[in-house]
This record gives sequence, structure tokens and C-alpha cells, in this order.
Amino acid sequence: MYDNLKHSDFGEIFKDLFLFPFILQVGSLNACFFAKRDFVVEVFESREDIRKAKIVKGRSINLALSHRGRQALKHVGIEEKIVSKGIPMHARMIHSLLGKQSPIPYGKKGQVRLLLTYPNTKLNFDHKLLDWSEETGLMTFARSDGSTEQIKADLIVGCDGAFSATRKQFLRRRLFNYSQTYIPHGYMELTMPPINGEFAMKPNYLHIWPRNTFMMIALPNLDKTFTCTLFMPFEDFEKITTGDGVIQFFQKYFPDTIPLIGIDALKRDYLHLPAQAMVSVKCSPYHIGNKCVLMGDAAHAVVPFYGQGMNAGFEDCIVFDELMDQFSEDFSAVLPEYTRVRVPDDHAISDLAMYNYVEMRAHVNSRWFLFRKHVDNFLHFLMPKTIIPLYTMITFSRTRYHEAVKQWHWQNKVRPFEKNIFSLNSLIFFSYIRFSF
Ligand code: EGO
Repeated sequence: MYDNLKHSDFGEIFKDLFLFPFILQVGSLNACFFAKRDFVVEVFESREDIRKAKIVKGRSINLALSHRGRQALKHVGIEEKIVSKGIPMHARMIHSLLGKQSPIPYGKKGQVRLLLTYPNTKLNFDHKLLDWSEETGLMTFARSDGSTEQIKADLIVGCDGAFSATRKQFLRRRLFNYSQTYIPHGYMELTMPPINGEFAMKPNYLHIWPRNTFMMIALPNLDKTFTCTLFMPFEDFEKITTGDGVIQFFQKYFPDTIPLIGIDALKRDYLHLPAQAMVSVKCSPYHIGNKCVLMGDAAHAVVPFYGQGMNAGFEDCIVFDELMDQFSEDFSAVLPEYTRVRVPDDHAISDLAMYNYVEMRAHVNSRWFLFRKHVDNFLHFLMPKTIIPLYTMITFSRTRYHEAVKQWHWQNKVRPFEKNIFSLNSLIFFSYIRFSF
């Protein structure tokens, strides 16, 4: 039934990525979905109240919000409120080794407006899940004062991240598939301060420095800083141990960023914290009986190379919500159907994110990046209905992830110019490329 979902019309969509430097969680969004259905919802969070805490533990990798994520926010009426706190990025900005900047738009320009609502749900901070029972739905939580608390629920929704405590129970069961892969790259965040109170680079872009195994991106924050994220193999991170080493490395690969980040800040930030790890988690099924279901990173942590992690998690909520309608909120029907429908899509985006990681690390320097995107745009221009860039299908539509991958495989077969490099199409194409560089 779900498979008949209407596919999006690309022409109507605002092709912007939005950027969120603060914490946006699948769990709290899901709470809104359930509250909207008049369920009694309680949210449990192991940390203290993150709204009151001065410093929030855990890393804040910047999050890109695109169409799927926005649709989910729209379902619970908080799209505009959230979007107004993000910064739109209309295009990528590719930085070459020599510091040349080339923009490639994502498509039509977007717009931002404002509105606010938030349904009533009970929040319980400082509750760390120890265990839960699939027979009774009884959860046991640990508090920081050493006490434990037991709470019973009809349905347990585990949106507790890549290192999910809810998922531990699944691991003990037969026929549960699970895999976890750490990639050899780590990431490190560096801050680029404002210059004379203004952004140091153009703000409405996803800035990318593609350097094969080293990649850096910079994303704008509301306080006019940029967060630069450097992706690099751990072994390369470990080779650089001195301030001078840091500057030499940046001089070689990212020279245009040195004056913008500042020599002293760069040395300090780089040596201050070690690089962070990235893990990809896949599993199935996502549910146990009619008692428990995993969503978001708990079900499918992905590497960040497609900018889809949060969006996939938010879309999980929509898919579940749609099934709740179809099966009249009968958990014993909704949960297995959710697994059936969602696993192939989550696995597809997980594979795509990993594919992008492998692809970018293997051949994507700034020229190749520009070339590929111009090829994609050109083919789309020639055959707008038939050939849609994969990045566009994934980022700016709600085409099911696994369908987008199928479509992409099919497109790769029919791509005209790669079959016959001397065809008319390729002649048109090469003159187009000349123009656009
Ligand atoms: C040839 C050219 C093959 C995240 C380009 C593959 C990812 C990949 C991490 C970007 C955008 C949101 C991101 C594009 C490609 C965020 C993203 C892309 C990065 C890194 C990222 C694009 C946060 C891959 N989207 N993307 O097309 O603009 O293309 F560079 Cl390291």
C-alpha cells in the first residue's frame, strides 16, 4: 500500500539545504507525531536538561536539513519555526587548491517564513535506560543520584542514537541482523570567526574543499561563524602533532582558509581535541513484537557523506505515521509493516552515504567534483524528465531511497555520451562544459 506513495514533482521543490548547528532529535520529533495522535507520550533522555545545561556534552556535527526532513517537520506544524533558525544554502561552493571558488546551484531559490507550535509531552531528563522487558514493556532507568526508576509503556520507541541502549535487547534475539562499521576517517571541527562582524566567506553556500582522501566542508552558523569540518584518515591526523605541522598541512591543502581561521586559532583548535570517529550501523528487523521499534540512528546510523542522516531519521517518523493511519494504530500490524517498508530504504541511504565516502575519497578533487556536477546538470537539462541527478532525487524529493538508487542504476545504463564519446550529444556537452567553467 505504502509503495503507491506519490512521488514528488521536482519543479515544485525549493532546492535549499538548511543547516542546524544545534541539537535536533528524531526522538523529540517523534514525540510530536505521537502527541498529535493523542497518545500519552513520555520522552526519556539520559543527559540533564540540554536546554538548561551551559555546555552540552557530545559533539555537535552540523546537520543538513533538506526536503525529507522538512516534510516531517511540516507534518507536526513546526517546519517554519525550525527552518527560520537555519541558514539556507542555495548552492555548493567548490574551493580549488589555488583558492578559486566555483558555485554550483542546487536548483531554484528557496524562501523562509515563521510560525510556532509544540504539542504537550512530558520530558524526563537524567534517565538512562538500563533494560526493558518485551513481555511487560517495563523499562528500568538509572538516575544520576544512584536510584533506579521503573516505567511501563504500551510501545517503546527507541530513537536513542547510534549507540542505542534500546537496541541492546534486540542483539540477544535470534534472527536479528546487525552490522557496525567504523570508517578509517575521523572528523575534526574548526571554527572560522566573522571578519568585521560579517561572515568570512559567502554564507548561503555549502563550502567544499574536495581533496580526495582529505575533505573539508564549511557550514555557516547564525552567529556569523563557519564551522569547518575536516575529514581525514586517523593515521594522517596522528601524523600532525605540532602547531607548525598543522600550518604546513593547511598551507599545502587548504591555503585559502588559513587567514580566515587564523594561524593561532587553527593550531589551538587542531591540537585541542582528537579527531572523532564515524560509524555506520545497519540492522533488521526494527521491531520486537508489538512492543518496541527503533528509528533514526538507533536503526541506521549513516556516515555523514550524503548529508542525509537527520533527514532519513525524520522521514522514518512520517513513514511510521502513515502506517499508523493505514492500520488504525494497531501496533501488531504497524510494526512489522514498518520494518518491511523501511528497511530497504534505510539500507539504501546507508549504502549511498558509504558509496559517496568511497567515491569522494578515491577520485573527487575540485575539478572532478565540478565536472561531475556539470555533467549531471547538463544531462538533466537535455532530458529533464528522464535523467534526474541522484543527489537531487535523494536531497530534494521524497522518492523512496531504494527507488532512487534503482532509477540511478537505470540512468547510468542510458547515459548517452559515456557510451559514445564522439556522439552529437557529447559535442554539445563539451561546449556546454567550456561555457560553464
Ligand atoms: C562526485 C562529485 C561524486 C557532507 C560529488 C560525489 C555530499 C556529497 C560531507 C558534503 C553534497 C550535505 C557533505 C554533495 C559527489 C552535506 C553533499 C555531494 C561533503 C562532505 C554534504 C553535492 C553536509 C558528492 N550535502 N552534502 O553534490 O553538493 O556530492 F563534501 Cl565531505
